[in-house]
Amino acid sequence: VIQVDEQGNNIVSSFENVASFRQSRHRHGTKNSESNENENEIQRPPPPAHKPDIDTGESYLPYESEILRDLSRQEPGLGDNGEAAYLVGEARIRGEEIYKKIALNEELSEHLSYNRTLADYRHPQCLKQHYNTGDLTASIVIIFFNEPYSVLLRTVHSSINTCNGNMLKQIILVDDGSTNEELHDKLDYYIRTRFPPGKVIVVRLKNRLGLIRARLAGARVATGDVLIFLDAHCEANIGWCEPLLHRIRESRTSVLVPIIDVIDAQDFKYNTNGYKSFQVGGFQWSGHFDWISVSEKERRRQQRVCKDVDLDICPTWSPTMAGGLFAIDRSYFWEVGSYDEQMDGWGGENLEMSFRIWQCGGTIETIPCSRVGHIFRDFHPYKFPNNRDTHGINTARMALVWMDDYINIFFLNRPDLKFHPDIGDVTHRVMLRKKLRCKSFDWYLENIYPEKFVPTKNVIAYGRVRSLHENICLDDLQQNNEKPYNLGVYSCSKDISKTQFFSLTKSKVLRNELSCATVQHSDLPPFQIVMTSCFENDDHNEKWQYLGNRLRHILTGLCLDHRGLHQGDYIQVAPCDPYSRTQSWTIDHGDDS
Ligand code: LR7
Ligand code: MN
Repeated sequence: VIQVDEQGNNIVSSFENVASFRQSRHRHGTKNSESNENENEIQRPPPPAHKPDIDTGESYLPYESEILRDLSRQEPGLGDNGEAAYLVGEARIRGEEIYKKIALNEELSEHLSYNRTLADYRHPQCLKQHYNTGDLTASIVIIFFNEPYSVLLRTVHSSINTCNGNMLKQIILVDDGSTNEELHDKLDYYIRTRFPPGKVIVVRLKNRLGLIRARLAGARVATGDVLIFLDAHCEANIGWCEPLLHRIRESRTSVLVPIIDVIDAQDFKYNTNGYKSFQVGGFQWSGHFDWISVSEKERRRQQRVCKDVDLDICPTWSPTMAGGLFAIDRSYFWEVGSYDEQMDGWGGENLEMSFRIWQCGGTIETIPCSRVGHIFRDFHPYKFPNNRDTHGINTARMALVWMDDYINIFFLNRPDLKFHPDIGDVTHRVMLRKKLRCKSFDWYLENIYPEKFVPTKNVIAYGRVRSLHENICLDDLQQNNEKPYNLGVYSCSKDISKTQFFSLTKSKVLRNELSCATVQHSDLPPFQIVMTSCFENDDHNEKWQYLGNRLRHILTGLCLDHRGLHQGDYIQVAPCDPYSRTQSWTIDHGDDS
């Protein structure tokens, strides 16, 4: 099946296969041995809370019977308490098949109740808090593009089950042009018959506009005081709403993130790291989000401001956010520039919003008493519009508006984006920044993320570390996210790029963005170079001297040497030899700070 987007280009959704797979399964009514399809054992769903207002026999009956059938396949108690669940026999095989296609075990999801329970993973102190949310209400906005129907419904049910009372004004589902049939009339019918009128609203976009514009469409129709955004594959945990509304009532410009727990895409186990430890958001200079630990500086700030509550549950400043799950005062959302509407597809909007919030006077905080599970998938089950790197393009737009001169570091990591024709014009966002009188990126780094390493600051040299005589450069061999790892060599890239970007700091540390070069010494050289967490090594293992083109490791007195190595090999240190051609190195740029 081919779908045409707003520019008239064809997009073939990988989900089409899934849709037809599912439909044929339903049409042919394949019996499976695990679910109780015996008439007598069909578990009847509770009667609809509200009778459908229009039940023209034509659309009513087929959907009603399909929904009853769906409910009859759910196994009561399965996956309760957020425990892992398993299928057997043919269902297990179907689960594995669908998992390969969409990185999520949709078959298993269909066997789990929409209302399965989760254990209460909150810090015990949370239960003692008295939250004052006044009469604040929330609108939950859930956007989806071809998400599995049962997973989406579980997101809706779990939100309603846990965000109770008058607090939850409405749930707004935004369909970003899904082609999966089940998400159309059947979903509408389910909502009409299973939820009180007006509680769950569906907004349908004619074409796929991308998640940024889908969120905007949802926010436009929302009427609650607070907007809470969720991905379409979440399960909210007990009591997650109160602490969010309470904090926004206290501080209108605080943008809040729950602790995001990991729901396993294969067995639906709800995983937590225990209630004490959680991470906050950081970023990499390539424009990617990453998770970082809470800094010492932030711990000290919390000690100053959180006198009345246990520090473990104190709102925790976060330099960035992941982007999918957050709460924000609705009027503040619009005041502070909502989103960059020209961002297409997926990606980049989270760092854009993060930098904007901080630079323009707000805060981003993790609220430890609020926990929501999210299904993390190994790959995207959908293609990006026009097969473009929308994450890269959107991130470049962000960088042009918010990063000032630091954009150079971004482009050093992403030379591919420097002259990308699709980045477009950002004038209106620059005007927004002026209008809001936002602070500089320099201010942001210094005050909000001082522990972030800036590869061009306080350095003796930075760039590619190149052999003086051969086309060989130090290279992380794409192991950057693993730690520790062996440093390698590769033929030099045309420009500086992420894997060949190193700095030699004024404190004599040879490093890249995330780790520092140390020598793993044992009996006899040559020894290999291991990239490890910085400043955790005693005895100066991280220190290097750069003299007369030689990179000499101070602790061992050995020199960086690529003798006999080919691209892809691990680099070594060997006894220094002033005549060696394989020990001569040059680094692209000298000090420019
Ligand atoms: O074209 C699209 N239209 C959509 O409506 C593409 C996606 N979507 C929907 C999709 O159905 C889903 O509900 O948008 C939502 C997010 O897409 P995912 O779940 O494929 O994204 P993700 O969880 O891999 O990515 C994270 O980063 C994104 C950057 O654009 C978004 O901000 C996601 O919301 C965000 N998810 C989270 O922050 C959850 C925590 C994960 C982490 C880290
Ligand atoms: Mn997601």
